[in-house]
Amino acid sequence: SLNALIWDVDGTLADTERDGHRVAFNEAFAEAGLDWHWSEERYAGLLAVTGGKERIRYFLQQDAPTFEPPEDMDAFVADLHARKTARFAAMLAEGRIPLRPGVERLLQEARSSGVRLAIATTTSPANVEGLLRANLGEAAIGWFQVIGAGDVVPDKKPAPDIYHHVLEGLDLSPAECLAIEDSGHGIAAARGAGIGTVVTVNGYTADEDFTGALAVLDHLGEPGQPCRTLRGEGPD
Ligand code: XBP
Ligand code: MG
Repeated sequence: SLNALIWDVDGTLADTERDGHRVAFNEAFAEAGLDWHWSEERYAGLLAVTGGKERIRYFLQQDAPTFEPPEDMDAFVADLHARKTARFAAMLAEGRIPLRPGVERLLQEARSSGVRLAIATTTSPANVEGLLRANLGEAAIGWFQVIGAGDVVPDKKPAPDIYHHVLEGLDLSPAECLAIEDSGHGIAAARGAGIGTVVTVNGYTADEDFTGALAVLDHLGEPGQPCRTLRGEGPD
């Protein structure tokens, strides 16, 4: 029986990438005096790598912008990422990142029917708390029995590590849970941990590979805004 819903964050709880994280990265680059700018289409390619710090390193490998590489690259990347996270936090606090359709409805239905809630995400814990606080109030952070986020595991999605971390925290087997994801990396991670997965796609992920999804939807639906099944994949 379904004992817990495990939620991805970026692209699933909210559409955070194009107008949120991407803009925050660009603001951080400008703040640090760097002339780097990630366009919407360049960012689509950079989403091949999960994790903001890992994505910055990937960009440096791929595009090798002309700049004096610092002595301590780890410190340089960590500082840039901290600036970006602060910028993203400000966007959240201004209420600029709403929840996707059906998310609040489904969270409330889970709570009233005793289905437990957890989060398994690559983004930073501060971003999870900021998103929940801005949209649902501070108490909503406590609705989630486990918030597995960011660097808490060595390998980020598509590795299953974050889902294993959450299953341990819930003390549940994969068969008792359902994951909700938005991307190829996300479903690969959830399926890697043996968890049935529903996908809600978004602008960046609509054409990705969702093999093994229980369903691929445009969103989770609201009264008067029914969700649509986008592909016929059944369970694998
Ligand atoms: C998506 C990610 C994250 C965000 C940026 O996470 O890969 O890295 O793009 O957030 P998920 P950070 O879909 O698993 O929620 O800069 O904090 O990593
Ligand atoms: Mg996601």
